[in-house]
Amino acid sequence: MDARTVLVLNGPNLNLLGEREPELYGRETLADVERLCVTAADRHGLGVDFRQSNHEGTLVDWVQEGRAGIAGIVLNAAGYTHTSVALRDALAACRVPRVEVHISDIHAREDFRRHSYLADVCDHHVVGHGVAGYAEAVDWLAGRAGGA
Ligand code: CA2
Repeated sequence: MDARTVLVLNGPNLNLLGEREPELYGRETLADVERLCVTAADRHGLGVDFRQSNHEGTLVDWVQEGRAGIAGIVLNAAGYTHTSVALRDALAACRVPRVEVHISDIHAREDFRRHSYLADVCDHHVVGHGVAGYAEAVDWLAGRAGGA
C-alpha cells in the first residue's frame, strides 16, 4: 500500500452480501462492491486494497496496517459498528482520513443499530445509500488526497 491506495475494509457477514435481505442490502455481491470501488478509485488515479473479515482482531490489524501513508480507509464494520471499542481505538490511532460506510440506513432500523462506536473517530459518513455509498466514500477520499 502507498499514498495512492484506498484501503476498503468490510466486516462480518458482508461476504454473504447478495444472498439474502435484498430489500435492505440490494442484490449486489461483495465482488460487485469491489468492482464499484476499483472503478471509482481508477477515475481519480487511485488504487484499492479491498478486504473482508468476520474477525474483529483481523479488522483491527488491517486498520493498524493502514494507519499512515495511504490515501485513506473506507470501513463498513457491519455488526462490529455497534459493539467494538477495539475497532474504535484502532481508528482513533489513524493518521489518514477514515470514512464509515453503511449500505442500509442504520438510523432507521432497530434501536441497537442507531449507535456507532466508530462514528466520531471517522471523518466522513455515508449511510443508507446502498452499495453506491462505497463509491461515494472513495470519491470523498480522493478529494482529500488531492486526486483528480
Ligand atoms: O448497512 C450496513 O452496511 C450494515 O453495516 C450491515 C451489517 C449490519 O449489522 C449493520 O447494522 C449495518 C450487516 C452485514 C451483513 O450483511 C448481509 C447482507 C446480506 C446477506 C447476509 C449478510
